[in-house]
Amino acid sequence: MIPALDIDPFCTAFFDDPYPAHAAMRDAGPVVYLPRYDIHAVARYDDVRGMLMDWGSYTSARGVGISDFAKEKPWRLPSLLLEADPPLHDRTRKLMDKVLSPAAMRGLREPFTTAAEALIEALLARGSFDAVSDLAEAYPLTVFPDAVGMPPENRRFLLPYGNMVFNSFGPQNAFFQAAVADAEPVLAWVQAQSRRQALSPNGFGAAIHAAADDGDISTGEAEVLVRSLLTAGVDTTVNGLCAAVYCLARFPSAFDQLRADPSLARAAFEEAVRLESPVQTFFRTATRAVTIGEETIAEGSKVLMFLGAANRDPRRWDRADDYDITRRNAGHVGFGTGIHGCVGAVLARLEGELVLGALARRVATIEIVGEPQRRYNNTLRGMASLPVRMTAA
Ligand code: OVM
Repeated sequence: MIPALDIDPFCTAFFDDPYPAHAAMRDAGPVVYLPRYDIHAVARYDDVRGMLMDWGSYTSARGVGISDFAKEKPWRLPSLLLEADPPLHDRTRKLMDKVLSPAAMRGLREPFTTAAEALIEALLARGSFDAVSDLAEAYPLTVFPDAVGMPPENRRFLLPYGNMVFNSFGPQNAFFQAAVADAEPVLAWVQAQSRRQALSPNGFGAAIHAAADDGDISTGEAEVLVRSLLTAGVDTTVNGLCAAVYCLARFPSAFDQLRADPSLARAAFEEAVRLESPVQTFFRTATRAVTIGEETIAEGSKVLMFLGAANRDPRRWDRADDYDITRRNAGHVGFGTGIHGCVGAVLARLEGELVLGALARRVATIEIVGEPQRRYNNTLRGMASLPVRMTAA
């Protein structure tokens, strides 16, 4: 018998404090059933990781949200990366790996460093500010669209678009409805930004379109791949940076460690991604009857993978709920793993390293000075507001 649990992972109470429900799911067994949505779920590290690795048994092509593309028409053209299986996925992924290569990242290090240092300097001058809008949103909203090669107008549209897409992986609840309420202009804008003529000749966007010239992909496919960048490149890093500031503010001894050794910046960001898991969940769909532990789920079952619960599973992590910037956190699934493991992780880690490096060198203290406000989203864990005060080193 698969244990059935009365848990709603898409409601305010859950988002406010998901951890008791995570523990209940992990403790109930390798796989659980959530009757409220008629879905299965995995929350233990080993089972989440196993599912991420087994793309043959657990397809992404039927959608990585609660909706089964085999039964319901997708609300937007499916992503050629996220919502695709091999062989299509491997063709597009290879292209994106090339566009987001280590060499490309090296070219961004200098401008991204300058931007990070200027931002932290300006925030220190203000003293008190909102770590969400003024830091976690401000940084990616500058450096990322620059790197893609987008024009300066309307870049803030990237935030409601991400909010929309990440909500759409959950049920059509109030969070989803609110996110899509004024979708039309945002959708039209994103579509327009994906076209070759909208993109400067030396960014990631142009690099994707250049691959179309080589005949690897069609122009239409290139536009959908640019759309993937615009979808997944901002909200994710916003919530990652927000998580890092939130951790450093709540664990002052960790911040002291970082200040003493700024070369820990990359590790400190990684640990924040493990602990807060900005992307909390994704679904897969079983391609056949599959056995998890002793239990079998039917073909066509939607299974929700709790990345955030796996990243705090005490079966895998010592002091799982501690923010420890020197722990060996390789193997966390905050960026997923396997063939769908985050293609932009190199960019996220660069942004995280540079912002945290600037904090380490220039800031003495980070203090939370107002009530943090959570931002509710069916997939993302993050905040709407985090009032902080920083003092200079
Ligand atoms: C995409 C896409 C959208 C949302 C998330 C994501 C975390 C990818 O359109 O490819 O990865």
